Amino acid sequence: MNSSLFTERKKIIETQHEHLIQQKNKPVFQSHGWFTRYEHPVLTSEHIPLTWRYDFNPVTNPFFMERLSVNAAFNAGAIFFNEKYYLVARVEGADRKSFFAIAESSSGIDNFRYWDEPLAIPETQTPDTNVYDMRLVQHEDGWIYGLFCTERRDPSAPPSDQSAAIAQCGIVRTHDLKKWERLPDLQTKSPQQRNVVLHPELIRGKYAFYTRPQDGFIDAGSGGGIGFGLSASMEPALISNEQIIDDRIYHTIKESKNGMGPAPIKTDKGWLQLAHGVRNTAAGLRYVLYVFLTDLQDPTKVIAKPGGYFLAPEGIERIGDVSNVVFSNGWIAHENGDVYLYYASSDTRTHVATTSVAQLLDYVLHTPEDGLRSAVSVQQRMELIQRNRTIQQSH
Ligand code: M1P
Repeated sequence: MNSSLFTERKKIIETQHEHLIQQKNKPVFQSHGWFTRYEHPVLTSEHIPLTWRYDFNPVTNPFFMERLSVNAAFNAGAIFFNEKYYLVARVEGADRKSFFAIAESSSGIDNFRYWDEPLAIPETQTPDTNVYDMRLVQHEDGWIYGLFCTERRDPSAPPSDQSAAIAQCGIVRTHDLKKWERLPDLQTKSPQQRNVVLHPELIRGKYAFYTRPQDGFIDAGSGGGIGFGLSASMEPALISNEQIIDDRIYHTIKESKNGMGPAPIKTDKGWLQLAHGVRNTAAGLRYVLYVFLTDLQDPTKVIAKPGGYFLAPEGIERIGDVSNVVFSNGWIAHENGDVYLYYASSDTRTHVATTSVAQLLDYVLHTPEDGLRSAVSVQQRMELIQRNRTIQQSH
């Protein structure tokens, strides 16, 4: 046994790990003024506790090697609970299987530390092959719900096709983030469901869901768009009618597909909604985030929809397992209006951006809609230039 190698490597790795977790995050100025980015990601595969990855026994692991590697930590649900920030991350092992793990922080922008163990959520009668992208919502019924994607191999696919999958919405609930109860999966008429989000309040006495019906696992087919449906109960949750409230549109940031992000933020002007839009390019799919506003009484009614993206991948964010992707399924709004937006880049790591309800409302209410034609885009810019000319001449 090479005990010095074991000891030496263990010491270096433990020191680096603790340094990473204690690292302070610094804001990065953004000229657009919509939000502030931060220097470092808040969660990466390197933040995962060492005891989840290494065998600490020098007899069985003389080289202090990793035994169970982690590939990525991304697409985290978020909640502020008992004065702390909690992220439920999608942790993906080197074996491609994702699972959920809670990391907590007092600041929300740095020092996220995972709990001692990942979440072991119960399975249903039909075991999930893969689970990911949990949306946490503190519902008015008193439960904290976690809606996530459960993926299983398509049973009708021939043996030659080992990638055909069926995605549906799994549901868990908790009161304390520790004990999780699994409910039956959401039932809808769509062959595929991903990005399902529970609205925090009952609508006409029913549970309200944002959905994303699709024909295929990757392609929207004749489906797509962000849908909305009601269910009388959560046990089981059953939606018989889905209406599309935010469609995909030709030559926009959401022409290929889109999907709701986290549960909306309630404001006096309406529900602030964060979603991702996807378009196809020669370099593959490009995912960006966009924001819109829906009516307070009727969240199916879109009342403001800025054109273009709110947050697109930049710099290192553009590179990863699935490059050119930003994705968000977690944000936290404080009573004082501060908003912490957690987003993942390129299916690899998780970042935070800070903003406020006032900034988000200013953005949604004053950014022109997509005019859908180049000529309209020019006209919008001309109007802005003209208004600025008038202002500059009057000073
Ligand atoms: O790879 C990018 C994203 O792809 C899926 O999102 P959507 O269903 O909108 O295409 C999800 O698998 C998501 O986890 C992933 O980040």
